[in-house]
Amino acid sequence: MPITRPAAPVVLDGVELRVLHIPLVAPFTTSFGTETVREVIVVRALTADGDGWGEIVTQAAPLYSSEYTQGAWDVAVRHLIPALLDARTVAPEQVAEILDPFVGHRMAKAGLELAILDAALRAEGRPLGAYLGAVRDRVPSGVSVGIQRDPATLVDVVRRYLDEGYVRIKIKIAPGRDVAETAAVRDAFGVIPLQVDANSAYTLADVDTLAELDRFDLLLIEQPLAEDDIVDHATLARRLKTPICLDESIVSAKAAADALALGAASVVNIKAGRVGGYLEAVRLHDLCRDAGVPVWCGGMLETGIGRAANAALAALPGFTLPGDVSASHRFYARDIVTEPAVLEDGHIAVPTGAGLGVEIDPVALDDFTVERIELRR
Ligand code: OSB
Ligand code: MG
Repeated sequence: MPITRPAAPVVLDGVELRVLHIPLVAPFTTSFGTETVREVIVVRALTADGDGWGEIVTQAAPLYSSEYTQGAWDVAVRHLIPALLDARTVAPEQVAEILDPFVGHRMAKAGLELAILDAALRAEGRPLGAYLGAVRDRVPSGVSVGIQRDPATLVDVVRRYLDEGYVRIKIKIAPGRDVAETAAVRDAFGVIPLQVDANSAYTLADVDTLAELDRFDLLLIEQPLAEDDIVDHATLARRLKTPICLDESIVSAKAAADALALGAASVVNIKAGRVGGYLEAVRLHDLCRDAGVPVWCGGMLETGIGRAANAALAALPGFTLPGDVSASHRFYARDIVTEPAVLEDGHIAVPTGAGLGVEIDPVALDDFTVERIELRR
């Protein structure tokens, strides 16, 4: 359902941005590189009725998408925040429209929108989940497992997550790190819900390798080809039994409609940052639900801010597959919220407090901050 009850506008007095460097509990390796520290931008909207928090989910380098931290910082400081401050009185539902003249930069826009939305909902005492249309109070939790040294190590790591209770495993793959890895996990654990994520590392020339994965009965293969290879994904889909799920390619609800019309995907990963915000994410959810296309909530190694918002989003009715909404400690020994998300019986609770429903730990926030700016009207 579309948002049924809009939020009241807030008077935006200023915006604070911080770059944070948060150590990861273990290196996270994908086909595009290894991260040991999460670099992320935290947004604080300063309003007449109190603060709101958001997160810009860029990474330090433009490897997953064209966006990256310093680029997001620059466009936010020079263009996006001034436009919002000029508008002064802003309803969360107007943020996308105000920022629409600026092409792209969806992660930056999403983080700003979330901060304003959080401020507005906190002022009303309304939880984000209720606002977005959540129908569940907890969401099943899947975990995204990075590329490991070898298949035996991967099996050990997956075993740990299964023991913790995760209900779905996703393993990252890359050329040469695919069939043996997937076989090892299938052989070790049998019929667990299992899927793979290629992060755009293949081309159509790899169709025979990708077809070898068919024998593992995967839930799906995520983004095998490049972001703009929609037609090639459609060609590949006709050659594979494994359902194709798009991540990087789905930059908006419209992009999803086009990809579905072309037969490029039969499942969609929804990430609010990638599509420009939680409101566009709801539109994407609604479109897929109307089309009978299953969706799940992706992750970008979110801090407690984005993790709370993802749990709320993943509680919408069309999210019929477990998402990458894992416990905070899967990535972080120390988070920036006072009550980081925990895994309970394979699920993550949807916060019930106003707005995001989590409180910022100001000491942790300061400890991880490496850059800060405040813009005021
Ligand atoms: O492709 O889903 C992805 C992390 C960073 C960038 C892209 C992706 C990922 C993940 C991690 O897979 C998901 C998570 O936050 O748990
Ligand atoms: Mg992905």
